[in-house]
Amino acid sequence: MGAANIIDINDLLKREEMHTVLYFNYDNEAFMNTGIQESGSTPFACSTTTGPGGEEIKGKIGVKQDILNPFGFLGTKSSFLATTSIAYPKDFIGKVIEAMKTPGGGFIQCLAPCPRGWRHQGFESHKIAKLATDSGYWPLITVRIKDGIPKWSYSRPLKFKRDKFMDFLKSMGKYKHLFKPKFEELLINEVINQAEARLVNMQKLVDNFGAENPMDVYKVNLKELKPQTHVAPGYGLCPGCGAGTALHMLASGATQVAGNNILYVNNTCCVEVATSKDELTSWKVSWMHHLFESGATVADALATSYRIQKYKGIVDKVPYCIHIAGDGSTYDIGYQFLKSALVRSSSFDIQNKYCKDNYCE
Ligand SMILES: Cc1ncc(C[n+]2csc(CCOP(=O)(O)OP(=O)(O)O)c2C)c(N)n1
Ligand SMILES: [Mg+2]
Repeated sequence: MGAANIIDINDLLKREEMHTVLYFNYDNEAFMNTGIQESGSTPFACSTTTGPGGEEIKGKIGVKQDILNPFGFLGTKSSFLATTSIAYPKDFIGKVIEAMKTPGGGFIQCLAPCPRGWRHQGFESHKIAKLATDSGYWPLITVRIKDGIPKWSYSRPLKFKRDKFMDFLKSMGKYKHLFKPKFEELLINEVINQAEARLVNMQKLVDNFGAENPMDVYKVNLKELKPQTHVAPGYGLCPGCGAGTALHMLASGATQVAGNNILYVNNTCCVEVATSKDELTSWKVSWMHHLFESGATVADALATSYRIQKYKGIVDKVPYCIHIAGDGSTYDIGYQFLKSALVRSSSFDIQNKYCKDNYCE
């Protein structure tokens, strides 16, 4: 392994490039705002209200899907894909900035502990998020696609730590049925095997499609960052909600890049519901709610329409655009919208230039 790839955010901020849309998924591993129903992101044996852990059923029958890594092979031209953690803010904010300064579409996923749905205390969210990454359950991965070639890298070692993973499982009520009334050895082994297999696959992706220096370190001085100006502190998310912390880190990275020249599009989810209660809004910048499934298409369409308006001289500048969605509308109902929007955002820049150069002048 070579030296780490040190990425200074001040260098990123000097870049001329601009993304088309950053699609952001906070993954709390279930449909939370509608009552903790299972999603494609819910892990094996995890208890939800549609697959409760008890005597008869032992939680979800099925796997936690991986969508980020397959996005690396969609055939897009240029984009930035990454996982983040609320326990690693410099990495999180650095990735948001890099995504917004990479031409094409970006896709960032953050694991978002949910005290209500995962059944832990609000003050434990940070500790649980850290255990998730340090155990190898939620690795911090980056895929940079340039000229159609994806390169994998990581920002924490890709090592599965069984003891930490057991602590992670035991820290949440959603796995309690695996330990009480009896120790479900077979099921626990299967949970471990699935988590470890996901990590081994990521290591293989790094081995086969890795960057020259596949270890990324973002140089970020948190004290030098401008305070985020996008979301007001008042909103209805639960105390200790991981999505709330993720939202602030996302807005913090976005403020450095865009100031207030930004618009957010939100699918229906906890963040959307909790920041737009009754006629009150927590948003201090342009924000639009669209349906549970189709926000990604709307975000892409808005970004495209601003580019056309700029080209026609109707507006002076194109706003940065961020789409926010939960796991339900990322893995399940909104998947085809997101996938298609990401492909368009990550390829059409090149095609639009081709059309402009050949047909418009
Ligand atoms: C077509 C459609 N089906 C179902 C719903 C109801 N609904 C709204 S949000 C949601 C679940 C959202 O889950 P997720 O995306 O994971 O966000 P979270 O609530 O966990 O933040 C559902 C089922 C809807 N609004 N539209
Ligand atoms: Mg969810």
